[in-house]
Amino acid sequence: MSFNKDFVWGVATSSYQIEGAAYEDGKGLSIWDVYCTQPGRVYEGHNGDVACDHYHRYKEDVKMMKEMGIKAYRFSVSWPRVLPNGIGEVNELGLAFYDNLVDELIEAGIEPYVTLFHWDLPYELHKKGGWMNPDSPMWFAEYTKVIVERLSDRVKYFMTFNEPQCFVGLGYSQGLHAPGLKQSIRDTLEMAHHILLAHGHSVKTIREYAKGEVKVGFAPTASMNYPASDSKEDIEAAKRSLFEMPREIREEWAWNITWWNDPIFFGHYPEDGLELFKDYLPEIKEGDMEIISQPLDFLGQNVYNGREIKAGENGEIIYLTREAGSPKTALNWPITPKSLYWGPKFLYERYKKPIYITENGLSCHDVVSLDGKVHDPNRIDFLQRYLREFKRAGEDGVEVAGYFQWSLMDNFEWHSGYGERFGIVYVDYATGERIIKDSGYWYKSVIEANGKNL
Ligand code: GBH
Repeated sequence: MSFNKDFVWGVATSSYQIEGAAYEDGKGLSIWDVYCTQPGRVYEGHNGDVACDHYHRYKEDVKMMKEMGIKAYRFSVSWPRVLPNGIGEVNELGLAFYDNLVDELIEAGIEPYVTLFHWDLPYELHKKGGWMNPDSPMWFAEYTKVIVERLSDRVKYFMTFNEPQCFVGLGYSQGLHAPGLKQSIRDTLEMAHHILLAHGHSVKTIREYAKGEVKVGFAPTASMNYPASDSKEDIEAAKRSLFEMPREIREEWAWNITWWNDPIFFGHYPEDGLELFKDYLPEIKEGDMEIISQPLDFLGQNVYNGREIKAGENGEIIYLTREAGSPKTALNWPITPKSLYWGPKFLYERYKKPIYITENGLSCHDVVSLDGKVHDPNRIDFLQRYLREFKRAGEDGVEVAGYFQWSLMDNFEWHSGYGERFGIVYVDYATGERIIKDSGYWYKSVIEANGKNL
C-alpha cells in the first residue's frame, strides 16, 4: 500500500520569510519590519528587506517547483502589502503580486494553498493594540474578503492562521518574536480569544465570498509526542500528553493543542483549561463559540518533533530523556520521525478531519560543494524517515490528504535570521542565485513514485 492517488505533494513558505521588497510598491510596514530594526532582536541584525527576493523572482521560483514535480504550493499573503494600514485602502500593486503568482502557479499545474496570516501583522494595527483590540476579528474578516474576492476564482484551498501557538507564545508571552512582548497570562488569553474569533469570522467570510468551491482549514503546531512502546498504557499516556492542559499555569501556556483546536472543532474550551485558567478567563460573549466553531474541511498540522512518553505505574505521563548523542538538527531540535505517525493518528481520532502536514523539515548546515551542487544527505535521511511514518499512518486508516515540506528554499528563519537553512533549494543571498539541493531531486523522485520508493 502507499498514499492515495490524489495525495498532495507540496512545499511551503511564508511571505515575510521569502518575499523581500519590504518597502516597495506601496507595501505598509509589518511588525516584523519594525522588530528587525531593534538592536539585538535578530541574529546578526538580519532582516527581511530583501530575503529571497521572491517578490521579483517568483516566476523563476515557480519554474523551479515545476522542475521538481511539486504539485502544490503553500504560501502566505502579506497583509500589509495588500492593506498598508491593515484596513481601509487596498494597495492594488500588492494585490496584483498575488494575482500574478496564482496565475503562474496554475499555468505550471501547481495547486495554490493560501495561508492568510503567517505572523506579519500590519504595524498600523499593532499600534491600535493588534490582537488585543476587540475589533481585530473584524479587521481580519475585512482583509479576508479582499483576498477571497480577488483570488477564489482560482484558489480553492485557504488556511486562516499559521501556528497561533508560536506567534502568541513567542511574540507576546516569551518576547522572542515580533513584537517582542511579555504580556500577562490574562492578556494573552484574551488575545487568544480574539484570534479564535478572527479565525471564525474569516472562515465565514471565505465561504460567503468564495467564487468557486473552497476547502478551508488552519495550520496549528505542537510537540507531537509518541509512546515509548506499543503497550496500551504507553499509547494512552502519549495521547493524554497531547490533549491535556498543563497542571500549572506557565508562561508557555500557548504551546498546547486543545485550547486552540477544541473551540474550533467542538465549540468549547477544554474543561481542564477552564479550570486551570479560571481566575484569568476573558469574557466569552453569547454567540462567540458559534462563530469560532465554523465547520472546517481539513486540519493542517505543522510537525517538527515531539517527546517520547511512557506510562508510570498509575498511568501517569513520564517524559523520557533522550540518550546523549541522539540525532538532532542544526538547531538542536531532536529528530523524532514517530511524531509523524502518532501525531496524525491521535489528531485524527479526536478531530476526525482529513489531515495535511502543512510543514515538516529541518535546518542543516548545507554548503555548496566544489562540484557546484548542494549535497544534503541529512535532509534526505530526515524527510525519508518522517515520510515513512506518515505513510504508515495513512495505511492504518488516518485520512492523510497531503504533505508540505518546509521549505521550498532557504529563507529568513525569524530570530535566527539567515543563519539556518531549511530549503530543498539553496539560496545564495549575495547573488540571489538558487540551486536545487540533492534533497530537491530526491523529493522529485518521491513525488513521481507517489511515495512507493520511501
Ligand atoms: C514554523 O515554526 C514556522 O511556521 C515557520 O515559519 C518556520 O520557519 C519553521 O517552523 C521553522 O522554524 O523543543 O527544541 O525541539 C515552528 C516552530 C518548531 C517551535 C519546533 C518549537 C521545537 C523546538 N516550532 N520547535 S525543540
